[in-house]
Amino acid sequence: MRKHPIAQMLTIGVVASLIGIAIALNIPWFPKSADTASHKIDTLYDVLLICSVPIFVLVMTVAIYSVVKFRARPGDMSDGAPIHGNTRLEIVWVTIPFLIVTGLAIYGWVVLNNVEAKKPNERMINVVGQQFTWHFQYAKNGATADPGPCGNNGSKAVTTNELVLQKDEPVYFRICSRDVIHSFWVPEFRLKQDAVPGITTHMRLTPNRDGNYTVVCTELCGLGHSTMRSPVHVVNGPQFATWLRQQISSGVAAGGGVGSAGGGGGTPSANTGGGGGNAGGAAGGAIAQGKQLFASNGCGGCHTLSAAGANGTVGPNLNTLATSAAKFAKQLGQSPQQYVFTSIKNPTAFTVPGFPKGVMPSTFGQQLSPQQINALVKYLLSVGKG
Ligand code: HEC
Ligand SMILES: [Cu+2]
Repeated sequence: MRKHPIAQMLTIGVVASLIGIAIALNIPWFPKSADTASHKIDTLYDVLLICSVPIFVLVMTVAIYSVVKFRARPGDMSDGAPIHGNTRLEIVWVTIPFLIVTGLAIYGWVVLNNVEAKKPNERMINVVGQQFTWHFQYAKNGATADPGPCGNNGSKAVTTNELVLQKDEPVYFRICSRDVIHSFWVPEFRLKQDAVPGITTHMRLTPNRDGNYTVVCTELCGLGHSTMRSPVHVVNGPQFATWLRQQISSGVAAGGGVGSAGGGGGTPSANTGGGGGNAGGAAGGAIAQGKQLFASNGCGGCHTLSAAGANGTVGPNLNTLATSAAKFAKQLGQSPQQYVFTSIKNPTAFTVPGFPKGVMPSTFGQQLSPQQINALVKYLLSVGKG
């Protein structure tokens, strides 16, 4: 005797759902976790999969069954039976999804609240997104204090190109953008937050496994989007303290730190104070300031420059800038200084052959004062002789 079609579908559905759930739960969706929020998020994800697979299977079995069973045979031109709907069935298929979705929304809200809860002794770090790089700002006094407003090179902050975190120390990120929308994501931490121009967003997490990870931008932000990655290191307390001290002292040695570099108004000679003594004189100060600006504006994300430890490959190698600037400047009837100044301020004015036009951000002219661009020019022409 043949089974009732409903019983038949139910059997197929239950078996298919169990297989589907087993497969879904065994797919390694995410890399090994490295923060305390991950297990809550992974469990939420698993619950979503367990709920979604049977629904998918239900819809597909009914659809496939109906297509096979009730298809029009060749030559059958008759109309279907006039059906007026089924109130009880409609109430059921509205109520059940409503309950499922409400339940999942409440569960998601509880997890989010839990992950975003303020923790004692959080370290505040600013995350600044910019085409096509990230930088990070730490409080200069080294404590878990406030580095000042996000993206603003205030005197309280030291800016770095890599994100270094102390294992088991809660962090509070302020996230902002200098140009377009980016999105800050470290897969091992699971959490993701957009960096939106004009507003500051936030994220909290506590790394709990040391290792090396990568920040990736997950918002298509322009031609260099796929290169917008920065290293993340989770290290132990003493290593972190040493690293931060080094960042702070090299920031100061490079011409009064990011504060004066970003301040815009300072004369180059004012920036020699604070450790750059042997650079000597106004020119040395400008070069030190240029070095700092090169690091804090993410130029190294696209350009190779050995003196700055940069190995980007999106734009021309700047180790030999002095030679190429002399050549292009001659073609354009400019001085090499003018040529490099314009290359930074208005990159579309001239495009280096073999490189894409419009990839180098044309926003440096607004972000940097002419004095700062001149410092970059002096620095690049002095170290780009290799
Ligand atoms: C998103 C990638 C990117 C970033 C960030 C970037 N550049 Fe460029 N840069 C390029 C590309 C691509 C070119 C070549 C095309 C052109 O000339 O516009 C270029 C060209 C240049 C040139 C001309 C090089 C030559 O050989 O003539 C200079 C100088 C330069 N960039 C300096 C800088 C400085 C200084 C910064 C940081 C303030 C910076 N760039 C940031 C991509 C970038
Ligand atoms: Cu981006």
